Amino acid sequence: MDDLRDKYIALIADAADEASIEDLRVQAVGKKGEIALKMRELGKMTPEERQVMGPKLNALKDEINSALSAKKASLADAALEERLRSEWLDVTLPGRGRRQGSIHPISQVTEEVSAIFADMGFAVAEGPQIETDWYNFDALNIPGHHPARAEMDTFYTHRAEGDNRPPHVLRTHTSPVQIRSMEKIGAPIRIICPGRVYRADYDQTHTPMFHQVEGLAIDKDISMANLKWVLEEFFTAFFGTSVKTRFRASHFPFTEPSAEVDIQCSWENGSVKVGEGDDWLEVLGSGMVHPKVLAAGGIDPNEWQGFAFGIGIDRLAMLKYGIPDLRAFFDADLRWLRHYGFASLDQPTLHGGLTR
Ligand code: 2U9
Repeated sequence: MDDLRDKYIALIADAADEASIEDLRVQAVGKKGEIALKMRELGKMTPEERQVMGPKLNALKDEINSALSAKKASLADAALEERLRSEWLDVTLPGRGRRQGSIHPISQVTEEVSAIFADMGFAVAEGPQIETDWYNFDALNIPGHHPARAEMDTFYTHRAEGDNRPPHVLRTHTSPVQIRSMEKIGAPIRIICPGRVYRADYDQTHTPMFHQVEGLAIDKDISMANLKWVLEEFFTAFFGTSVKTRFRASHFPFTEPSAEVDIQCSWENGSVKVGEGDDWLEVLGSGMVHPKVLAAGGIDPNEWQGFAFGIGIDRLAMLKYGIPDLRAFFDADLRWLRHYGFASLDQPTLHGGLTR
């Protein structure tokens, strides 16, 4: 019995894993194990011998069982220790940064422009990008034969063979939104209409899709003086510095009188600085809404009058953020977007500031 005990205690001590422990358990204390065989021999003994050997065998069985359990527990502890060592994680390491999208400069500038005009009581109006030729041209006093139609390099949609209705167009300006708003809201009205517009033109300063914001203010006694104040107020807020404007007489079919508006600027090593110096930069067109256009929008020109203006958003963005090439705006180049894009939480507000 002592040999048996020593043998199993030594084997258990040397066992390397749980499978070996199980093998040893079967060999030693299993139903057909060595101790069970010894138990069977008890039958052949005298009652006196059995009284001595029975408890001894039971004690040996208990001892081996506890040695097996203890070894099993210590192997499990060792395995856990090994896992803790190999799966160790330094939770104090800095996190890996995730790439975030950015706000396109056009979206940023559109938000900035909207915030400034909202502060002056202008609502934002939107409308369809595919327009009828009436909303895009006729309602704006540009009849079929008018040279402005040809000048606008319009994209026309396709009509089926034999369908002689005038084709729809991709709007060449956001002016149709103002006509729709005049029909819907009537006078008085004060709105801006930012959005995409389309003209078949492509070179360094033109893309076939670009962005405009047009403004419209109609009331009983609105004049060019109000227009000048609103525009100077706008440019001063937008560029964050006092900006003077210069009005030059011009001609547009939808306004009478009409003016092209320049803003004060200076040139330094080929780059432009807005709001100082005595050079001028042309940035927008404007005027008093033509009576025929008021009438087309369902507003009585004998009772109401107002101003309108149109600005290119893309050019505003280039000027404010020093972006040199217009075409890169729409290339979807991630490196360009990361460089010129804005953080999503960097929302422009008049109180929080309109610049980075
Ligand atoms: C209505 C009546 C009048 C909007 C106007 C301009 C002059 C103008 C250009 C500026 C740069 C287009 O993006 S650009 O190329 N726009 O010169 N736009 S007056 O006049 C309107 C609009 C709507 C009902």
